[in-house]
Amino acid sequence: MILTGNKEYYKGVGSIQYEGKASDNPFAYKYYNPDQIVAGKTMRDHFKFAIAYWHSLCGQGGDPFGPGTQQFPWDASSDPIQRAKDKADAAFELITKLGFDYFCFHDVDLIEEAPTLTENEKRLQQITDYIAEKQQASGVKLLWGTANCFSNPVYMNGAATNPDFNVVARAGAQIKMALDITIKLGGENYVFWGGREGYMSLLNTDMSRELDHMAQLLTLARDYARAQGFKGNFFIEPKPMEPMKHQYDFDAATAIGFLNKYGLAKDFKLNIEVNHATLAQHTFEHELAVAADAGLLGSIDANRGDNQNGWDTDQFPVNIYEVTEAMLVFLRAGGLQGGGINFDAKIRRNSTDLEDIFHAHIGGADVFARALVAADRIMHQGGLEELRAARYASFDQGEGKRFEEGKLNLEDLTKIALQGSTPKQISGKQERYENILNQYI
Ligand code: XUL
Ligand code: CO
Repeated sequence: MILTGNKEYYKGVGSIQYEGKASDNPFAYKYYNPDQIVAGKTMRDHFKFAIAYWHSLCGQGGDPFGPGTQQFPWDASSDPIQRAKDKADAAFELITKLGFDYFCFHDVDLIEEAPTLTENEKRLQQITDYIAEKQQASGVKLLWGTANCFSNPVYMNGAATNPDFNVVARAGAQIKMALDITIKLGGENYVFWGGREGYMSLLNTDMSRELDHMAQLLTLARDYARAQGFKGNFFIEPKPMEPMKHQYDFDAATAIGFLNKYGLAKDFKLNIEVNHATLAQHTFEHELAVAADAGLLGSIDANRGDNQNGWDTDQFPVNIYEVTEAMLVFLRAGGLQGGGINFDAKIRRNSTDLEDIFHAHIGGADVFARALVAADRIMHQGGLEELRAARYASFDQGEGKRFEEGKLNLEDLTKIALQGSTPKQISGKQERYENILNQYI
């Protein structure tokens, strides 16, 4: 069901339906068929696609070299409350026309930040009353909420990791309010992306103390939310840099080490973003695999980087090979723990028609759908899983098995090596694996 407000913003675009790959309709899904069952679940349930409020409803294409190129019609009113309501109308029209079930937001995406925290809390209550009604009417759910503790200049030296306690307290207040509205809107998860949690120079930074403070604030946030009855997951979203030169949640492995060190791994999982993975010199599937192996694969921020550019371009996914590799990890892990696929991506600065945001999401959803089907076939018909398992067969029995079980010591290994013959050369056969992928895409 399409939900529009007093006026329709995306005129000329109707409800986006699955029409199959033979369709030439640019406003139809070619591969994303919400009700199609893959690996025992509908695509809708596998993905839990979400729109990102900040990129799709707020981002107007500004970059360091010039202002935005879009003027959104929902930004026309001079009254911030009315403007926020109009934006919510546009958001719910977009979500329901796409046939998605979820959205994600930062506090400041919903309504312009007021000059004081007290005034801001009032604004947040007002706009979330309005959004709650729209959720009720449409059935659209909140995948996650978060606090933007990085745009306001007060956070220039960090939020939880600021050397000034007064700023840490302010971040605490803002996070409390963001948790309150996330819980109020039935948020299934809550995200921490540490945009300014890191350093520009180690010369003026006590890293160890800052990390302790970050853990302390996360602990307080968890305890507060649990006391309010929040049952969802908390997600850390790793990113190595940008805006800081070095960010503390550098990558999945770093974030997991942090969560374990501070006893947070029971409540916190990871939200893996494609372009953050590539900025850390990893692949998307590497980061997914690290999170999944630790039992902490919570959610995905879907986008892509650019191979020639070393910054966070946040483009919509188009790379079928990259996403198929990711979907193999996704299926092996049994999917995401509590999260979904949030399109944390923006259209290009010179994509200036209102309808362009539909093309972007249609393309993104189709790439994930295609990749999921391919990955499922690779796992069940391609023979890749068997080939991969066979590489480790020497650990399935005999001394290899005893090694895995921790029953051999270093002298035992020496004895086995001295008695046995020289290991045979066994090919890794990477090209054969790559061909399997290509065959099923
Ligand atoms: C920034 C980024 C954020 C988080 C939420 O690179 O990905 O939008 O997803 O704060
Ligand atoms: Co993100």
